Amino acid sequence: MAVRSASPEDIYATHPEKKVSLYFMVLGFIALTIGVIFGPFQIFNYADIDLYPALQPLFKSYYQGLTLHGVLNAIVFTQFFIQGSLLYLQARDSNVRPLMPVAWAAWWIALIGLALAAWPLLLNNATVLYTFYPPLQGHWAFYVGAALIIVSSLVSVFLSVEMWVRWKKQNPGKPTPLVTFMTTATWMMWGLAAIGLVVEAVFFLIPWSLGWIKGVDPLLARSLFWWSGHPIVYFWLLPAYVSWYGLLPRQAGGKLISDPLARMAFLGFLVFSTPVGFHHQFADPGISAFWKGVHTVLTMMVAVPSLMTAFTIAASLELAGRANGGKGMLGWIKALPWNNPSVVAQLLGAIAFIFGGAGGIVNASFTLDYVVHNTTWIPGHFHLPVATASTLTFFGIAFWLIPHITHKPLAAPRTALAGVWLWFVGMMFMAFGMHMMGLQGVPRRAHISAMSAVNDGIYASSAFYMVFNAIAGVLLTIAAVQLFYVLYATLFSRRRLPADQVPEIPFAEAISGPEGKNGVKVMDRLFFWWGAAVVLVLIVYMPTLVQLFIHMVPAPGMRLW
Ligand code: HAS
Ligand code: HEM
Ligand code: CU
Repeated sequence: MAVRSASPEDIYATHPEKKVSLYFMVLGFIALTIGVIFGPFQIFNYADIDLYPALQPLFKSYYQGLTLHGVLNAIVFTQFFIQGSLLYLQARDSNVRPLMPVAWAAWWIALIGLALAAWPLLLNNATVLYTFYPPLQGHWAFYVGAALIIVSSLVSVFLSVEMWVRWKKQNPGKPTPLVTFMTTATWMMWGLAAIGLVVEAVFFLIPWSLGWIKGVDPLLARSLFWWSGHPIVYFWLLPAYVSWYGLLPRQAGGKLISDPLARMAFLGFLVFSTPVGFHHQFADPGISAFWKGVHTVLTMMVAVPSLMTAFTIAASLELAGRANGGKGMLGWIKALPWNNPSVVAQLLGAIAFIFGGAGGIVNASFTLDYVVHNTTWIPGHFHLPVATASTLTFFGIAFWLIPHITHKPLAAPRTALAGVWLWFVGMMFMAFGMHMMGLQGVPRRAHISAMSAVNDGIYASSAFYMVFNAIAGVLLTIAAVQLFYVLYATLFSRRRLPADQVPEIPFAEAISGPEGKNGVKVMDRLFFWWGAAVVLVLIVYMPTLVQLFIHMVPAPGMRLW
């Protein structure tokens, strides 16, 4: 997205990483704009309202839309926004410039990957959903494009770690600045997590779609997918945490309570995010109950750093509210800056995540999962963390970061405020409707509104909850229009802020800092902790993966759409 200005060079001159970060974020938001279009169609489907005939002949089926929705929102938007925002925050926090040609290479790889993957998706040649489970077989360009998108993310891993190592060399003995610590730990976590998808794509999906190998074992493919597919959710969440710990306390008018506690939470994610993937496969055959149990226990472990985060952030917000003059047990909540769309987006995202986390813990409980698996409970669960906590936080970040980078004022702040509230309320309606319908056994990934025409009333017992979904569909449509309007109106605006009104990066101070603490020195050894994560992953995955590799049952590809 070109920034129109008399002298854009001035804006980027001191910090050339601004431009590449902006390009990443804008590309992500473009993907989100297309991906979100299908959301209301899907939620109306679960209100027994079939709007798909209106999409013909542009989009062929419910599943083509659902694939676009999952891939563009959850894989593309998240990753590109994260690549842009974390790169910039780390560069500014540590005052180290990224290797600019490498950063641009990452962007170009991402763009080419997106173009390659989008082409078969839009032509209905890769309607395999965002989990691309074989034996569903898409066009090779989809898998190659997706692989390039992952390669781009690995270039970002390299960029972040390289900047951190350079900072370390320049500042021997000093603790890594907090935001740099958090971003580096996030990228290192993803560096291990991504291996499952890389192996799946390079050794199986790509050669299979090109006809070089005859078949792929579905169970092995699923296991490799979930090696990455669980930690990917923390890859979406941790950048929001970077903002909640590193920036939000200051935006709210206060300070972060404890810097070392934030580091400890991120280390928890670095070590425990990946060895938990079987919690998506409780219902799969061929994996022993013992290892499913181990993954259950480790999943509970990885919920701990989120619980720590809930208390640290709530306490930091309480301090901010009291500093703003809030009194009494709950008066501090009222005293938070509820007129600032960037803050409100993040607060509402965090509140939604309380419910998302509670549902996640139900899913993680081996036996309870059998009740909810593959029902609408699951999309009910994950729209709270990814489509509300992360997405609203990313909008919240964009609301100050885009004006900061481009010097353009946020267009229509009141519309932005209304948009984040409506999104939050809409998502709460949807979460309620979908969770409850799930308990009644309504399947996810099912075009039920088309089915009822032939078999009327098949899910009649869910009629009451469908009303919540219908309301959610209306609210979320309005919210999406408002949020995207604000975003694009800001980007296309010709107005420029005077230098003294350009928002600064709101890096928060900490009440309890890292200085002189031995624990912080131990935590700063990120390569060691990464090594520990690798060992743990090998222990919990290898016995099963080796068996699956030895006993592969390759299935030929199928096109069921
Ligand atoms: Fe999940 C399925 C378990 C977190 C996303 N999850 C999914 C899928 C997605 C997803 C996309 O164990 C579906 C995949 C598919 O298509 O099949 N999930 C968990 C657990 C957690 C969890 C234990 N999930 C997430 C996050 C996601 C995400 C984060 C995206 C970003 N999930 C599962 C399981 C399944 C699953 C099973 C498979 C189910 C099946 O059968 O298929 C935990 O990490 C959650 C811990 C969170 C907490 C909450 C902490 C609260 C905080 C906010 C505090 C609020 C404040 C606000 C401070 C303990 C930090 C104060 C505000 C004021 C105004 C004062
Ligand atoms: C699936 C609605 C935004 C990620 C779904 C489903 C519904 C839905 C009803 C379930 C479909 C089914 O199981 O058949 C909406 C609405 C949105 C929205 C109304 C907002 C207007 C988002 C956002 C993200 C997201 C922002 C991520 C950043 C996903 C994913 C799936 C999904 C990953 C699963 C796809 C699959 O099962 O293959 N969405 N969504 N959604 N949504 Fe959303
Ligand atoms: Cu998971």
